[in-house]
Amino acid sequence: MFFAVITLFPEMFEAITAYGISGRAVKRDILQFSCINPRDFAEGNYKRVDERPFGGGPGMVMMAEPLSQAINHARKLAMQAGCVHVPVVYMSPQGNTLNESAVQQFVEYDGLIVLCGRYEGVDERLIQRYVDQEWSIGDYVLSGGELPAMVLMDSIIRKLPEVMSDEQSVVQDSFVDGLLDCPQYTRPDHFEGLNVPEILKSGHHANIEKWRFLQRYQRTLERRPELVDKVELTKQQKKWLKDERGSNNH
Ligand code: 4GX
Repeated sequence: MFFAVITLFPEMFEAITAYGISGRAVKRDILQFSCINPRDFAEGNYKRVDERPFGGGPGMVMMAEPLSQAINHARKLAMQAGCVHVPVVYMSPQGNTLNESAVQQFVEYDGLIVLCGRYEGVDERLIQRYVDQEWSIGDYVLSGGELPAMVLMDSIIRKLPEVMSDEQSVVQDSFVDGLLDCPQYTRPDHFEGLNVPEILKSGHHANIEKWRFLQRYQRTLERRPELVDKVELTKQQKKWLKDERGSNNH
């Protein structure tokens, strides 16, 4: 997968290139990652990338010209890497809100060019001409698009088949089948007066699987009831629920 990020703060991206699962994906060359600084394409002694907004008002707007050159450079890099389907994505609160199914769609591309805005955003004409998709990570305002870009990329990277094996989860993640996760426990058996549920120590795998499903279902009902309406349960899961309802009525 190819990622190019257009940002005034390339150092911030060490947070994903140097650490954890995403860091390993970069080191193992599963991920070809580059940052492109629009300042390198700015003109004049001052290398300006922002200007005051037409019409007045507070703050500054990112200029179209250095950004268009940075995006064209990113496209050239993508071509050289043999990547064809590489949409330009702009992170902003005006975009559609990211969710698991959107992330799954991104995994299918050859790569992404992610544009990170600062200040009051970027010149609208740049968006009209260069941006294919606009995405938000949620209804709150940050001071730039860098953290949203990293959120987007991290959510994609951990889904790449070469990055995580099935045993390392993903297939059993929250949301993948529409339910939240079940509670997890590890050693020791006792912690501040709380015990590990006996069933998890029983070694009875079928019972454990049933218990975990019922926990996930119950939690989702309590915490995110709107998600439950959308899940498609398997035959086995429906039977487990029926058994459970039956035993609760006695
Ligand atoms: N999900 N930000 C973009 C610059 C900006 C300002 C105004 C357009 C209009 C965000 C989010 C987010 C902060 C990124 C403002 N762009 N991005 N930036 N929430 O808050 O994606």
